[in-house]
Amino acid sequence: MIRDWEKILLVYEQAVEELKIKFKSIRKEYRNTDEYSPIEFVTGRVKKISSIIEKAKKRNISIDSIEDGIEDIAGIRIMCQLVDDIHRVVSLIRDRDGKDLKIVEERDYINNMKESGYRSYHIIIKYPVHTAFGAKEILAEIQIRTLAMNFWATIEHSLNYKFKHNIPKDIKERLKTAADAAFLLDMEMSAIRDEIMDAQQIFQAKSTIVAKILRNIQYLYFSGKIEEIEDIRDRFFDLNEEGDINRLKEFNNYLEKLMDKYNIRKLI
Ligand code: 0O2
Ligand code: 0O2
Repeated sequence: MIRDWEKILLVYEQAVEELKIKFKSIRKEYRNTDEYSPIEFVTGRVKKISSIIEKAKKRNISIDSIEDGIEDIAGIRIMCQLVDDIHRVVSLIRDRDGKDLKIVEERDYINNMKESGYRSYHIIIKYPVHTAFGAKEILAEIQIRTLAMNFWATIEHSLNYKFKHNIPKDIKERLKTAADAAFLLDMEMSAIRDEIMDAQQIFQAKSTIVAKILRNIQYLYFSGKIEEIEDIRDRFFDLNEEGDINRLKEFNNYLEKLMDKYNIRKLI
């Protein structure tokens, strides 16, 4: 049977365009609310006819059943900054399962790295496309990866193309070493982010306790009941300079006790 490729691929093109818009919108929504987006950028493509035919031949799939046999004719790639973001994107997709798409299979090449060194999270979906001639459900592959995984896969893919899938053994080994380096890069960037988040939390906690101390000193001062108010103020300056959050908390407890002792809360 002679197949009208242009007509077949039109549906896949529509699916890729729609899915790209959907994932780019998620990124836009996060950015509009000044929130960190787990999606860095999104790309998509429809597989070239020559690659479809080549894959079908390799897999013994008849040309009549490529729509069921080849899952990545429509391909979406979602790039994330960090490994944790991949899991957030996967949950976003799982939340949509049974709504605008159906999950067929998940392939975790992050915990199960491929022999080549390839890492990514793949989700195969069924996606309904509504055309002028009716509705059609197609298969699509969503690849979710970090920028480091993408960097490695892009170069490895082009080398595979250059060497027609016969990469020399020594280069294969160097690619494995490069994959290990990409893995370490992902780990290190995640660790750095965690440290920044911790530092931000400590900073936030310190700001809150300092604000409480300043408010309490103000109440004590206006009550006119505390003679040593200047000593209290100087002690605060010293503790603030020192920056130890536990000592600041202890000091605030002391101020609160003073306020109870002189019944200052009732005056507030
Ligand atoms: P923006 O706001 O500039 O990011 P398209 O039809 O052009 O929307 P297509 O055909 O998939 O999408 O294009 P392509 O060239 O594959 O890239 C899609 C988007 O990813 C483009 O942005 C690129 O700028 C962006 N992109 C590609 N590579 C990188 C990269 O290494 N880093 C970053 N940060 N972005 C990259 P948009 O969609 O035009 O919009
Ligand atoms: P493209 O468009 O050239 O990227 P198989 O291809 O048989 O090994 P399968 O079962 O079709 O794998 O599905 P899999 O492994 O879930 O996904 C295949 C796609 O994942 C590939 O598509 C690549 O995009 C990507 N991929 C898988 N393994 C590797 C790898 O070792 N290196 C790189 N760079 N990419 C990989 P295609 O068919 O190659 O098409």
